[in-house]
Amino acid sequence: MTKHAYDQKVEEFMALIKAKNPGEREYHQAVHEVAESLIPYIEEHPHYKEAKVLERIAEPERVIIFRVPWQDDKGVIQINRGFRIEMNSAIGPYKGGLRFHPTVNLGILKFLAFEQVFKNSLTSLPLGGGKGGSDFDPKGKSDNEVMHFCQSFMSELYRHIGPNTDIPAGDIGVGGREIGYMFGQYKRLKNEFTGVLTGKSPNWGGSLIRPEATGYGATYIAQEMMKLQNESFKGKTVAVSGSGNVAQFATQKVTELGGMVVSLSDSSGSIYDPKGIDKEKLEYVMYLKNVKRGRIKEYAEKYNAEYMEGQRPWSVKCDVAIPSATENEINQEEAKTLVSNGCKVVSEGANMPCTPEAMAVFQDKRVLYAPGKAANAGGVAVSGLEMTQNSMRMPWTREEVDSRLQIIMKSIHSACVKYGKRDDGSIDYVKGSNIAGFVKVADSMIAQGAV
Ligand code: NDP
Ligand code: 2IT
Repeated sequence: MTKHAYDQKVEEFMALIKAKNPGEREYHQAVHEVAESLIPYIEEHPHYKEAKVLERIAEPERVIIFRVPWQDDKGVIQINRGFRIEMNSAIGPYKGGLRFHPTVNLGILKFLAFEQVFKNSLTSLPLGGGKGGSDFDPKGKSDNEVMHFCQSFMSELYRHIGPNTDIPAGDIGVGGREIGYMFGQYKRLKNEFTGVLTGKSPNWGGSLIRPEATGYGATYIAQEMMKLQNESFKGKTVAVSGSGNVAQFATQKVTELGGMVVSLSDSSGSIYDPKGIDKEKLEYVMYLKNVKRGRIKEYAEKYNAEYMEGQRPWSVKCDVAIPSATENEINQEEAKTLVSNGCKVVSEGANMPCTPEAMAVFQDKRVLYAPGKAANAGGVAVSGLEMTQNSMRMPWTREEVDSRLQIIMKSIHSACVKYGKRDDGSIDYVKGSNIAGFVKVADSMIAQGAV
């Protein structure tokens, strides 16, 4: 079949998706990217086509939408909307994070849940895919308000989840504090101490290395890609975006491996520190973001670095980029700028941070480009290891968890190489991760019948 014929099949499939899911832009984008990789593969393996596996995967098993009323510190009643998308349970219970951010809507959570299905399959652990969250904005709220919101959110969510059914975790706006409040409320309602959430504190069932896992994993994947070219992080300049969980621990691991991180960002702007964000400066970022809950601008003031108000950090000169803030944060122009400034490796700490046009630039220029499904799978992988430890009622050491994380990231890299080799010998990590993630889920769905 010609490329043109495949493109036509992708567009026919997308027309169905768009008609069924109107207005869900990010969902269309995520499905389109996967369909482009999978449709040629499915044409060559017609049993997937006959079983309508792709059509089934693109339809969530269940979507729960609920009201979340809570009282703010002034006694005023606030109403948010809560969601949980239970996307696919073919290979394990639904698993995926919760996002609290004012932009949250059905389409964004469906894109995240869809990606999660493939990502979780890549980890090689028995994890289905899900995602949830709320349009609640934790920014500027007191601890008390965040607690009241989390308790109200869990007062509905608890009846839909469970340690063998659906196990949420953190994402944007949901960290250790929020997981704690939600866990407390779940335990109170169910009178059960179980591993129903991951990202818990190690004092009460959490896994060591879970906070670090996504940023470390994105760095390990970049390292694996570079190894194939006899390269390493030593002496490399690295641009990171975001300054939350993923960005902080990507920065830490890159620095440990001999690279120099020169940028971070938040939703107000970016900082550029050509001298590098060393261990001590990173400790300050962690205090600034996790304790003080301040703005990244304060870093520029403290360390006399450049602050780029309202801008993303992609104009800085770098060898490696690790976007770790949010979706569509690198557009075509920014991708071109990165490439012309010498960037040769992109590892997506965030979910879908590149627009399709930006992705095409990286692919055309043969940048070593690891998409989020592969690159940020370390977070959910260690969530899976947290579930194992909870079931065993036995915690592992940091070393044990980190070594398992490294093994998993290496196996994800190998799976991408297996399914993503181009004719010229280079690796298409997008195609590789989409097909590798798909095969296990699709075969399981077929084995389980038309469900
Ligand atoms: P955090 O809430 O800890 O940090 C998010 C960071 O991104 C903050 O610096 C935030 O800035 C910035 N940001 C968020 N939204 C926007 C926006 N619309 N525009 C610009 N900047 C923005 O979240 P995480 O670090 O956990 O998540 C970052 C990314 O990684 C997300 O794409 C998430 O889905 C993905 N991810 C996270 C995993 C995890 O384990 N936590 C696992 C896999 C992927 P500000 O403070 O101003 O909002
Ligand atoms: O996008 C993601 O993979 C996450 N936010 C982590 C999910 C999890 O269950 O740890």
